[in-house]
Amino acid sequence: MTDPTNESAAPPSPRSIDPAALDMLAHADECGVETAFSRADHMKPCPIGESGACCRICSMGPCRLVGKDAEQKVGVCGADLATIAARHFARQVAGGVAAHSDHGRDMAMTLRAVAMGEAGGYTVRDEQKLVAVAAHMGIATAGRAIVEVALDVADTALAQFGQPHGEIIYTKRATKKRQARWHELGLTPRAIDREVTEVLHRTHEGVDLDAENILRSALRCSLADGWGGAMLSTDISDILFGTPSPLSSEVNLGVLKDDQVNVIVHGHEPTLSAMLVDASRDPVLIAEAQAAGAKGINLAGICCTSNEILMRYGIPAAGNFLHQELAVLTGAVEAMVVDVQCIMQALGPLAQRFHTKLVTTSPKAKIPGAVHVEFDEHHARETANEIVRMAIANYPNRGPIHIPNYHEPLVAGFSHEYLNYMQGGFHRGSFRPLNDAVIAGRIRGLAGVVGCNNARVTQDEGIVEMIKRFIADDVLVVVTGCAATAGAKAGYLSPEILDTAGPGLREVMEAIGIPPVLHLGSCVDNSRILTVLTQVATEGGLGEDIDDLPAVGLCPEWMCEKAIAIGTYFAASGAHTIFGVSSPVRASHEVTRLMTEGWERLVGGDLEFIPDWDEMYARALELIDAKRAALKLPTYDPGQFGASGDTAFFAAIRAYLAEKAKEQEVGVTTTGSPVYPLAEGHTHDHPHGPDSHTHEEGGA
Ligand code: BF8
Repeated sequence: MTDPTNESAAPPSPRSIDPAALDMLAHADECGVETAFSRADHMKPCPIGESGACCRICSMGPCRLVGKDAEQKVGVCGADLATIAARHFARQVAGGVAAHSDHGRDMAMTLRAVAMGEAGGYTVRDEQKLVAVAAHMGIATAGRAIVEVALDVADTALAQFGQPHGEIIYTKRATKKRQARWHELGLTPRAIDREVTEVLHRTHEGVDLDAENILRSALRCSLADGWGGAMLSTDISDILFGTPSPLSSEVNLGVLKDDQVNVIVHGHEPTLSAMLVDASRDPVLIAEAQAAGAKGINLAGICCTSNEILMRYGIPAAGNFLHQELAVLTGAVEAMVVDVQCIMQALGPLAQRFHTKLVTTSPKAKIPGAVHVEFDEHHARETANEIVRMAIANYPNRGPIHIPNYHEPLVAGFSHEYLNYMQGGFHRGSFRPLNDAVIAGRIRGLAGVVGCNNARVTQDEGIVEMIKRFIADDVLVVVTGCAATAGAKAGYLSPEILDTAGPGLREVMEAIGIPPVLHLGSCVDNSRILTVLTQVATEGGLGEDIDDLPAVGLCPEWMCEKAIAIGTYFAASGAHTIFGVSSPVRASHEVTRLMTEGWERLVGGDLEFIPDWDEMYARALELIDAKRAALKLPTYDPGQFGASGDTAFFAAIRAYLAEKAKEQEVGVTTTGSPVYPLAEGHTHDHPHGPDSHTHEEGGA
C-alpha cells in the first residue's frame, strides 16, 4: 500500500546556502543517512492543516473546510473557517508562550536555589543587573545582602506565573502610551500560566467562537511571554551568568576538532551548559581527555543554548536548528547534550548509527535511544563532570570522521545595557546617537531579523538575504536565535562586513563603534529587542511608542510555536512583523485581515506572512519609509551621507592596518569596540614587540 504522505518529488530549491551544510548533506547521501532536509523532500506538508483549515479539536472531526466556498462552510459543530483558523493560531501562541515561559520559570527556580545557598557552583554574577531588576520589581535593595535581594527577585518572578490578582509587573517597562493602550483594550496580561490556560480554555470546543475575540486573547497571551516569561528569563540569566558584552568567537561545523573530545550542547537553557563550560576547562578533566588520546575537550553549541554560552563565554557555535543532525553526521561528536526545545527525535536513531552519545538531561524531554542523565541545579557541576567523562570515555570509539572545513569569525553579545554603554559611556548611557542618526537619515530604520531554520525553505537564504539587503540600504539590523547563527555563518557578524553597509550606516558605525548587525542573543532575548525599541521610542525625536518607529521585525524561516508567540508579542507591542515560509491562517481571509489591518488599528503593529524574499524585503522597506514619513523625517537619501570620516587620511590608516594584519597573520583586535579599530582605540595581538604601534603611529 502506498503511503499517501510519502509523495516523492524533486527538491524544489537548494537545501541550504551554507557550504558546510551542503558538504554534510552530500556526505549524508554517501552514508545513506536521511536528514530533515531529505525527509522534507519526501513528506509534503498537508495543505489543509498548513493553511489553518483543519479543525481537530473534537472527535466529531477532524473537519476540513476546503474548496472555493470554504469560507461559507462550517464544521460539524457549526464552527466557521475564521473560528477554526483563529483557534489553531491562538493555540500555537499558547504553546510558544508556555515553552519560553517555562524556561523562564526554571531560571527563577535556579536563582531561588542560589539565594537559598542550595545551588553549589552557581552564583549571582551580575549584582548590578540584580539591583536593576529589583528596581523594576519594586524590591528594596539599600543595605540588604545580595542573597536577600536575589531571593525576593526569584520569588517575585515565580509569582508572575500564577498570581491570582494583579498584572504582569514588567508591562510597566513599556511606554506609558503602550500601557494605556493595553489597559484600554484589556490586553494587559495578568499571570503567565493564567493567560496560557485561558487561551486553551477559550479554544476548547464550544467556548470562544468569535475569531476577533480569540485573536485578542492570543495577543494578551503573547504579551505574557514578551513582557513576562521571556523577559524574566533574559534578566535572570544575566543575573546568574552575566550580562553579555561583545566578544569574538567562531561559527559553523568547522569549529569541531578532529583531535579533541567534542561535546555539543543543544537546546535552550543556559544552566547545565554553563557548568559544562567550566567542566570543559577543568585541568583534571582535560588531563583525563589527554590520557584517552585526545588533545583536549572542545565544547560547541547548537540552537539557543549555543547563543547563551556564546555571548557570555565565547563558546563557538556549531550551527543552527538544521545543523543538529549534520553535527552528529561528522562522526566527531562524542556527546550531544540536550535540554529542552527544538531537539529533533531523529537524533535518537542517528546517534545510534554513529558513536555519539545523545544525552537528555531534562525530565520534561526524553528521547528514545538517548542516555538520560538528569540535571538538577543542586548538583549541576557533578552532572556536568559525569557527562564530560562519558564523552571522554567515548572518544576511543570514534570511527571515520568528516568535519567540513568551514568556520567564520563573529562578534556577539550586544545586550541592551551594552548598547547604552557604547553610545554614552558608563555614566551617561544613552541611545541619543542612534536616534539622531535615524532622525538625520544616516540610518534609514531598524530591523530585527530573528527566528528559526525551516526545512521547507533553503536553509539560511531568507535570513541572510534580508540582513544583506538591509545593511546595504542603511538599515541597522539586530539578530537573535538561529537567525543570528545564520547571519554569522554567512560572515555578516564579522567586523569586515562593515564594508558592505550603506554609506550612512557605515558612517555611524565607524563613529560610535556599533557593528551593522548586532547579535542580541537567544530567542528569549527577543525581549532585549522590546527594551531597545522602548528606549528608542522614549529617547526623543522618534515619536512616543514602538508603533511610531521606522522599525520592522522579520522572521523569514519560522518553524515553531515559539516563533509565532514572538511575532504576536512584537505585533501587540506595536511592531510591524513579517514572517516567511507560509501563513498558518492563510485559508481564512477574515483572520488574515484581522491580523493585519485589524491589529494595526488595534495595537499599531501587525503580523503578515510573505513567503517571497523580494516581496518580503520590499514590504519591510515600505513600512520603514512610511513611518519615516509619518514622523516627518527627511526622506531617506543614500547619496547624502558617507563622506565624513571617509578621507584619504582614514583610508590610509585602514589600508595600513589591513597590510599589517596580513603580514603578521594576526587579526587586529580591538579594545572596547569589536568593530572598527578607530572607534575606541585598538590594541594589537602583539603590543610589545618592535612592530607594536598605536593609532597615532599608524596614522602618521
Ligand atoms: O528558540 S530560532 S529553531 S533554536 S525556536 Fe528553535 Fe527557532 Fe532556533 Fe532557539 Ni528560537
